[in-house]
Amino acid sequence: MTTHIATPQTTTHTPTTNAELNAWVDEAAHLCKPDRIHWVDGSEAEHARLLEEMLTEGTLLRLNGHHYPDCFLHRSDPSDVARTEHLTFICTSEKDDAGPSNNWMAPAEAKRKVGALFDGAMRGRTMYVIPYVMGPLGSPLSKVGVEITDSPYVVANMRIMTRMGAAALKQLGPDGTFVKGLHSLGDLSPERRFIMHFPEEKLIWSVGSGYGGNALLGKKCFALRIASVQAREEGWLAEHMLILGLESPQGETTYVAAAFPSACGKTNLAMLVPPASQPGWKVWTVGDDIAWMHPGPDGRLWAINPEAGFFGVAPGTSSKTNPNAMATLHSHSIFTNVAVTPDGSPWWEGIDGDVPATLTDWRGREWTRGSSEKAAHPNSRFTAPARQCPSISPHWEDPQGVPISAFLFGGRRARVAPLVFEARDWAHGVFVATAVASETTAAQSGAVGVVRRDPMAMLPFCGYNMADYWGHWLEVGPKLRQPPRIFHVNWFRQGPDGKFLWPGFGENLRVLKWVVERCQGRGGAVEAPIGHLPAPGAIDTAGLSVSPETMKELLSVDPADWRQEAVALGEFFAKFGGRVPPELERQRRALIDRLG
Ligand code: TSX
Ligand code: MN
Repeated sequence: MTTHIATPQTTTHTPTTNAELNAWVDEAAHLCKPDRIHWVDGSEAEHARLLEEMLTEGTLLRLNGHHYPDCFLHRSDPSDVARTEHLTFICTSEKDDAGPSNNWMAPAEAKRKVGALFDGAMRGRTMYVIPYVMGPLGSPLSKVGVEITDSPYVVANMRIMTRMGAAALKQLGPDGTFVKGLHSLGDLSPERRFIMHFPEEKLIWSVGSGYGGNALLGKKCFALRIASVQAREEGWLAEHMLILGLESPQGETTYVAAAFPSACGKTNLAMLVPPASQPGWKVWTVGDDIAWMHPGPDGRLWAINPEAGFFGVAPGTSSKTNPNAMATLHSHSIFTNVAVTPDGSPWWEGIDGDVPATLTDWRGREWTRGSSEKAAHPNSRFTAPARQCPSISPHWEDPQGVPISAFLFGGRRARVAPLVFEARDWAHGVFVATAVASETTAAQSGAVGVVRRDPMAMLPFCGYNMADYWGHWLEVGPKLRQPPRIFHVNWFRQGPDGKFLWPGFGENLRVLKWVVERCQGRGGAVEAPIGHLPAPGAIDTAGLSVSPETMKELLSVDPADWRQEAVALGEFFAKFGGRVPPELERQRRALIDRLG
């Protein structure tokens, strides 16, 4: 029998005089009972020490240092490979404040139930305290968060995805407020996994998962679910949007923010490379996932990217689909659940080159070409610093943000939705955004081709009742002297033969050009029951093998399809009971009337 000698609690002395933070760290330590507390400072020396520890433990594996310098692989538990929406809760005092699209638990019950899982969860482990800033350092639009975690993998990812450590404590100051996030790996059992949000006290509790969106609390939990609540309270917008700048050959840059559900290629659009047929045009990347947008003194809407890195889906990423992402992830990046080639390079389905004869798959097992199983997990990821992106905007860290001229909303629709149309005005645009829907792909679980409604691409990410969220959207527009114009796009329309009608990818620049022309009061449009469609010839198709007949098909609107769409939307609205703003129901009826 071995005698158990308790490890003395060695506590690195607190580096802050922020009393609220010190009290909360004490409280968390009392609950989780770690062996050690480590205040993360974000230094190189600290990073090197953490890497060493993770390499020794096998939490990280070093990848080929010649082809992928300072890149590492992490394999998560096979039962912990994606966000778990059914285990994600909004804990408001009133159930109706969470709304029918969120799971709800009463705050007291959540604290009791999940508190029990945190009790002693960090015994034998180190508790890391990560102060971090969402948004550019020093920006008045940025916000501070602190994540307490027992996962060094989380620390390494937060180092890429946020501005963390001493700089964040400096921004917090002695009296600053912050969003609290407590995270523990727990035992990684899905039965004891909970991702809890307490919007009324700006608190997140996540236990039982080490995976991205469940564990990197700055991203979906803070920057979307909690921030959406703060945005409504404070009069701004926290959205699931990429931000790009489109520079014309004349050197004028127009900023566009775009919301798409997953599997629509948001990261690819954010990093679009214009085709050779479009000389002088350039796309600048500001962000690929989240936009925080505030009305500015000039009456325009100004956007920052709260993140400092990309947490992108690896499969399908190649120098054909996204050369800028490939260049970004070639160094100082963490790969999660990808496969590995015999020379130690990361590999996934769709990456450049021939499929190697043998690989190590995402679970660390031998894999041979022709296997029926995927070598990389379909939701495998890269975590890469945004500053390494060749198309990163020179303004991506501007403290005041960039002015947004247009919003794009879109989904993956084989039929019904045309390539692009513009909403009549703000209120109509908000209605169009609530109607966003996407067809499921093989990358998701469940049946393929089923239409899922995903208003504003925010269904899994809105921290309060979505009907109230739509009301907030309706209120923001009229407060702007120059509100962004609102567009709906669909890169995924198919012909009767099931073939994609639009080439997509870099050629989407042609659609962006029309969007910019509309923002400048140019760009031909024709009236349709659903909004303004590009006039024949208004989308530049020069040098493209898309015939005028195909363009006509891409821009066609079938009244019967849209009547059905309006009915489906009415059924969706009905789930929100009396809380849906009357304006949206008015818009829906007006659409039905126009369809005749
Ligand atoms: O990301 C995509 N975008 C946006 C790019 C800026 N994808 C990838 C799927 C989502 C992860 C697309 N897939 C896009 C698109 O615009 N369009 C399509 C559909 C498509 C797929 C393959 C072809 C064409 C269209 N290939 C050929 O025609 C050869
Ligand atoms: Mn996202």
